[in-house]
Amino acid sequence: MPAASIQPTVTLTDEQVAFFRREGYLAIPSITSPEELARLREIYDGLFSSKAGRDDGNQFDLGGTDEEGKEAVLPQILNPRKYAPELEHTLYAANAAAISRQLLGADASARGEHMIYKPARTGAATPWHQDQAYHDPAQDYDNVNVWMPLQDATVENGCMQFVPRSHTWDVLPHHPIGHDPRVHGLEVDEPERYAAQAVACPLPAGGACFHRSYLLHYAGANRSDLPRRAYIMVFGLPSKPARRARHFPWQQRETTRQARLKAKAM
Ligand SMILES: O=C(O)CCC(=O)C(=O)O
Repeated sequence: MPAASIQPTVTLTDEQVAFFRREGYLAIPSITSPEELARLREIYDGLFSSKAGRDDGNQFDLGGTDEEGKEAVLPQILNPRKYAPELEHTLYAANAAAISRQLLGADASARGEHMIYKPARTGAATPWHQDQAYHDPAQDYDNVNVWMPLQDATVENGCMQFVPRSHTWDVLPHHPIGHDPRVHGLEVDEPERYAAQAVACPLPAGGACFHRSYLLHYAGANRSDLPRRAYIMVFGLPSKPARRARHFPWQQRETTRQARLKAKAM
């Protein structure tokens, strides 16, 4: 079905929009249909099992050292639509776009999407971080991440957790996970300072939560016997020059993924 013909089915209330603007996050019980959810789960599992995007650097281990042949602890696929074009036309995308415009304003548009998989029992935690720490420090991004679990998301299998109102803070110092420069994923310094303020956000399959790019967030390890699948879309307003000069030293390194891509280009 062409994207334009898929009409959004979810409209937030004024109270929900006000909650998001005040707290920096929001959760809703449903953003897609059960039929679409079942189809998305098949596509999702196929993309990870076929290692889609591995050769272009779009599938890698977000939480580990990502050597070839090593079991990933936190596999991620960037831009999954490139490998499954049918993802262009989903109710999830239509609702995510419409809700993002309600949350950020009419100028909000798609910035990208990714999938993060936590394998049963071995899926690692996604440490406390702000998404803005991954971005260009010279720019200020007003983005919202739409996070949809493809099965129920619980504290046990790694649902999202947030520090409410932390989106009003500037970017905190971060480091690569495990202080290992080869690892792509970031963690805020002194994470134990923030964990006590966490609000967990369990969701039913096909529900969604939304968070701003400055909000501190975390998802625990998967301690369950089933995989935890999350499909994430990012929407944002046009970025603006940062209000003050900033330096993100944690970005000055070469990850295994970058080294692999560099070697391939030579
Ligand atoms: O799915 C996860 O484990 C983490 C997701 C996340 O950090 C994000 O959407 O910004």
